[in-house]
Amino acid sequence: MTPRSFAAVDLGASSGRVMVARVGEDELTLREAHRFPNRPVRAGGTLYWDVLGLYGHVLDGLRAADGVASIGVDSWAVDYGLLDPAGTLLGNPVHYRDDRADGVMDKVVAELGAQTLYDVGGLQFLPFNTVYQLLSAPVPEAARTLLMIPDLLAYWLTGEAGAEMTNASTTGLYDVRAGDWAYSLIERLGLPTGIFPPLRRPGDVIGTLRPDVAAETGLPDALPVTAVGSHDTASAVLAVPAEHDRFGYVSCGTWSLAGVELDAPVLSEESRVAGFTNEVGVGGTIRYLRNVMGLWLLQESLRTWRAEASLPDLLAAAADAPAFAALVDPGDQAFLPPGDMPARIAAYCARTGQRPPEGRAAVVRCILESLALGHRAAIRDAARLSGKSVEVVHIVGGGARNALLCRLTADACGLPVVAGPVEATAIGNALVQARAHGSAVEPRELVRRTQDLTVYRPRGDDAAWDRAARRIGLS
Ligand code: ADP
Ligand code: LRH
Repeated sequence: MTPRSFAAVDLGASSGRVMVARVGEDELTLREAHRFPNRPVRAGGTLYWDVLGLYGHVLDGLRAADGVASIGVDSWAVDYGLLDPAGTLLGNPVHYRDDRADGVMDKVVAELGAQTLYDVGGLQFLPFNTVYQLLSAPVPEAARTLLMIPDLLAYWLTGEAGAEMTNASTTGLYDVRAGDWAYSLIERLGLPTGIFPPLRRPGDVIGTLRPDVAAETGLPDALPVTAVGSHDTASAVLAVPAEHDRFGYVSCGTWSLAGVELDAPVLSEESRVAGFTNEVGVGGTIRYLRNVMGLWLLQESLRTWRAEASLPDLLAAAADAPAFAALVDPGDQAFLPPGDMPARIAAYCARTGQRPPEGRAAVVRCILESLALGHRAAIRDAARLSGKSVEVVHIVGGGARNALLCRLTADACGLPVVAGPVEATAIGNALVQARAHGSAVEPRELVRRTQDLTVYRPRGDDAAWDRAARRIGLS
């Protein structure tokens, strides 16, 4: 097959990009058409995504993506917009770190029972899951269609409304066994059943560009927009360059999504209590994983210090800082909202009888060791609860550039870590498009053959890591 190019629109919580991926039998190259920061905006006390600003950047990126055979869109999960009968967006999508749904999850769980909910959606109980956001206030009378963020952008590009299933599976309103919206749960919760649009699979063609979008971007109006694993983590996991199926993964960016890939969900009570999610993957797989707080801890510390530019220096200093001085449980929900992260880390340490880290390097060391322990616990628990054996851990996403975190994760897990690709999400997005448009490439094999990967081997000292894990109550 002659190589072809595909535009992968990938919106992460910290930045967005439009990448042009050239895909051939032995070729996979990426060109960054446009990269832009994703800055949430607080207005009137509510934290929003700047969704029109992001869409404007997507159009800018597409303008620099001429020659592509198709476009695919992915983004973070759980958030949504509501359309009125005319297809107009009702209100600005709210950020999952806003506090509007605080307390809703506990009420729903008290009413319906945790296992009833888990048995349908199979999701880790996170306060911002779509279901709790939707129940935080009455759904506006005028709402006719709920669109998850990537589906909203695809709607603006094509005029076609639908719900791509990997991201639908993050709502808590999707029946992970039936592979459909969980209509009886939706009814029981008193939510309008009619707002959930038809489901799409990765690889389905959504439509072609609206004429005004074609005119604005200079792209042909017959250009297809193709459904991909529109949940960014689904696209990232597809691009894990695994050689065999005995692997664990950490999709590591703002969040660390750490777990294994399965053929079927694990919906046991033990799995629920252990905080595991069963999200739908590309090709009908199950991403059995735990949300670990991820590099958010570091991003938010850098923002507090106004030190974003000094990340490389801080990482170098953290590599020389004393080991296991202070540790936090990276799953602690106190770290979820925006705000002074070093202060919350210090408060956690004080609460747990540890001396708070002194100085920035010590804080960064604390964050990275704690994350490595979070990765270890998630991978080990996922393997134990699913029966899957794990011989290697793949780290993909921006975190693959953090050599110290990769090394600590290898040491903590006692397993080799293969780091890369950094742009796994955009790659997974593009490879679904390539396959939908006639390519026979095997995604993981192509990524393995073409991308730069770094291997970190564990350096022993399992006993020290075991002791460290026990200090924060992790396995
Ligand atoms: P998201 O998709 O959630 O926005 P990314 O996968 O883009 O996240 O990863 C962003 C993270 O990658 C940053 O928070 C940062 O910690 C890490 N990162 C980016 N560049 C570097 C770098 N040069 N060295 C170390 N870490 C990096
Ligand atoms: C990562 C991610 C993750 C979700 C979170 C809200 O970007 O999609 O998989 O849990 O955002």
